[in-house]
Amino acid sequence: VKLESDLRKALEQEQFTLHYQPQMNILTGQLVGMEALIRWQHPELGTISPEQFIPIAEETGLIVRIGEWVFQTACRQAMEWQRAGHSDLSMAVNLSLRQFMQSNLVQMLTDILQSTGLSAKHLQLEISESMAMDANHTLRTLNGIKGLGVNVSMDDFGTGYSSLSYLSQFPIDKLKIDQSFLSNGSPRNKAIVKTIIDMANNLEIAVMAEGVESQSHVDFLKGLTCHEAQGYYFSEPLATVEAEAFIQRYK
Ligand code: G
Ligand code: G
Ligand code: MN
Ligand code: NA
Repeated sequence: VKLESDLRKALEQEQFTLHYQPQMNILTGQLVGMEALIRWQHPELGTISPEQFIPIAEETGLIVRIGEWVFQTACRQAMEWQRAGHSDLSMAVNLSLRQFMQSNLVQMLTDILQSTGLSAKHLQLEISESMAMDANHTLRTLNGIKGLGVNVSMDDFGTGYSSLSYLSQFPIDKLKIDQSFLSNGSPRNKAIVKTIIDMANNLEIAVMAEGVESQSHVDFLKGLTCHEAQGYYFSEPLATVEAEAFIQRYK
């Protein structure tokens, strides 16, 4: 109950920040985007992980306003970085189930793209497989999002229960291979990574490996013609100032 009431005040008291994790094209060595990841700086408890407070925000409905703040902040930041010279940088934003079910999601995205000036093609929405329980709603919402020109990535791919039927039914632009497949690099997991990359290539959709932590991960992925990767090997999620320094190096 304490966390819940604190969470209610967190927005107005400006206790949230976004961290940004670089997303790389490993074939060209270029920085292609940033994933926005929310952090809560609690006045007494210190930094609280989104794994702890996003579920509370979901249950209480606070996620709607928090999510709006995340979109607004991330899109404004992407636009600033583009103006500062990284003209093709994209921004990835995570979407939770309740946000995805919001009837005014497409309107909210429209307004934020308009007010920040970010072009829709530079926004990536990360959704997870658990979101498509209602196939009709999912299809309508995804078509609305795609209609704006915004891209949709499937996050944590391979860990849900309905991966392939999703790909068959929904307009997905990119698969993000869940980090567990690289972090436990057993022969079987390596075969799974290869299979997902082949499948994405066959479907002509993009693919990004998550949880890339070593040069050997990078070499393995290059050998499979996986273009994009994200993980501690390149950078952990960075506060704005550090993210800016990272961008300077890759401009
Ligand atoms: O960065 P970190 O490992 O702490 O993220 C933990 C989890 O929180 C991840 O699953 C990530 O997708 C989720 N998350 C981070 N930021 C946001 C956000 O702004 N909105 C939503 N819905 N989830 C987020
Ligand atoms: O669910 P999602 O993929 O949005 O969550 C991203 C989470 O993964 C963040 O909490 C981020 O801090 C974490 N993360 C990012 N890169 C790595 C990595 O290379 N290894 C591990 N173990 N976690 C990572
Ligand atoms: Mn994500
Ligand atoms: Na993920």
